[in-house]
Amino acid sequence: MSVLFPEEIAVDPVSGAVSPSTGHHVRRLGDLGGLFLDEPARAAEQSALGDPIVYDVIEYKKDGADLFFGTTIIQSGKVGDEYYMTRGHYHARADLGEVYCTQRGHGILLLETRDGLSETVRMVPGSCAFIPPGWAHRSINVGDEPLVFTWFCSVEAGHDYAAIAERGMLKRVVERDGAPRVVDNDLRR
Ligand code: S6P
Ligand code: ZN
Repeated sequence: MSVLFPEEIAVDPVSGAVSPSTGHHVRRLGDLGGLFLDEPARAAEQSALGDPIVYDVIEYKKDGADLFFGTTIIQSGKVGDEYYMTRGHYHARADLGEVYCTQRGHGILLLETRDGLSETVRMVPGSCAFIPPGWAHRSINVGDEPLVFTWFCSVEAGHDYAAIAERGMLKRVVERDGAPRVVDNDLRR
């Protein structure tokens, strides 16, 4: 195997830009059909707002490396009373976890296991969330500015979206009386 050399990669804590980067994925409301409980509201907002970006993922991955990292930038917004969020996934490799370090904004990391455990971790600048192996994870922007976080992961981790895509997670994060509240997801009862 060829030798890899150390490098400095710039991460902008305000915009989430990674330079240099090797990949950039954009998820718009139109890509997220079925994610939010109020599907008619999602479709209506998609047309009314011109299919806005919900989140970006920018990554730096080096051929031959064991780890990669990047940023996720989730815009501030809601569909009905449900905050903008990522799709959420298990890792394809159930023995590999991840770390999320928040740079900007205010979020909630929602996690669950296939055995039915459910947890949340606060996402605020200066804190990192430890995501153990075997826990599905979804990040939710509950603030009024973009939520920017940097993640660090094994290149072998992979994504398993199917279980979460089917019926969502055990909990949802919604606005009640102007504040975020974690409530049961009725589709999982
Ligand atoms: C990958 C890591 C993040 C997410 C990103 C978007 O293991 O957890 O890069 O991919 O936050 O979330 P999702 O659920 O749409 O992939
Ligand atoms: Zn992940």
